[in-house]
Amino acid sequence: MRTCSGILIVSALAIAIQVFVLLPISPDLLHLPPTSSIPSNSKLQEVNKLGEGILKKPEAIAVDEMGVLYTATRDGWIIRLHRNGSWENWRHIESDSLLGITATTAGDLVVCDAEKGLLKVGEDGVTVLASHVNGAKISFADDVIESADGSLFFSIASTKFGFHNWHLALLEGKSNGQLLKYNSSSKETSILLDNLGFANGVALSTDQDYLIICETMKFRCLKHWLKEEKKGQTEVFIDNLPGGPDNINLAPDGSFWIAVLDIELFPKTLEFVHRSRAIKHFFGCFPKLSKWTVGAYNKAMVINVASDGKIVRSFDDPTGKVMSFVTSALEFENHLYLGSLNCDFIGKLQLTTP
Ligand SMILES: [Ca+2]
Repeated sequence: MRTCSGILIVSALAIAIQVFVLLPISPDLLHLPPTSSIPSNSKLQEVNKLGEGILKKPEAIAVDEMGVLYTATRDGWIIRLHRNGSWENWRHIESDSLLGITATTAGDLVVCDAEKGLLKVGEDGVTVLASHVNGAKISFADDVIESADGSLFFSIASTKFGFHNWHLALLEGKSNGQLLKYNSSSKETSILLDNLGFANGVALSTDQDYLIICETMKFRCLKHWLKEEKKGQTEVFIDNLPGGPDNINLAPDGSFWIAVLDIELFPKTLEFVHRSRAIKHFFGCFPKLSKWTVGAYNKAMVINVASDGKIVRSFDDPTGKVMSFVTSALEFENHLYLGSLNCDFIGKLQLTTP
């Protein structure tokens, strides 16, 4: 009997130490922004599947000036789709954390590696452009865009957690994301914005007078001015989104396509998680459980937002029947190309006039 009691006490102590001492998160109670809801239309269930089976969770998509489509997959491949419909395993990087990509005017591809930083990938191989900022190692680079002068603007989702623990960053609820700028002339990297709520997609406006940066955890996107009298100022572009914004891409008409994640840790049924530090501690101890509660694995949504911040249209897959966890939407030649962290293909959807 004494032995049993001893085992129970030791077990309870071990659990308590695990939950309250060793846990890597220091949770804040998160006051969730009110969300908007958009009627479902199931349009994302109509996509054609491109590269099915050869594309392992392609998070982001880019198209170069020749119309060649690129994506980066979980097995470290930069894979491209040529105009003639053939796929090519173009470059390989030892990484399972390749996220945002952009094609540069010089003909290279710039890739966010959530482990190594910002990489340039070209015909002559792979170069690390930025691995540190202000002496600190860059981790969890998420998305990138190039401006006309060759500068690269890129986001850091979290300065504390890496890609494989992204759900812990959301669970902790602290805003420690950043917007960085890589100056291609000086080859220096600087911090433009700090304390962002899981900084994610970045996109430039048509005239490049401002950029939009998505804050997944705050269900909003910010507009950061780059030119003229408002240069350096930041304001809200759109808020109260129906979920957490992931990647964003400029559309040919000057509007933006934004992938929106349903982060079930936040809304409705599991909102109580964010109201209790003890429950956050509990969930944080069981990463798989935390991941299981994220609704993005069971549905998908993208929205088209005009340059004035108004939602023009949206497409979704409310049950994840065809696509789930859609992380990016890129418009090219009247089609939408959709990347995902839960699919093994790129979705292609024909667009009609809204
Ligand atoms: Ca992203």
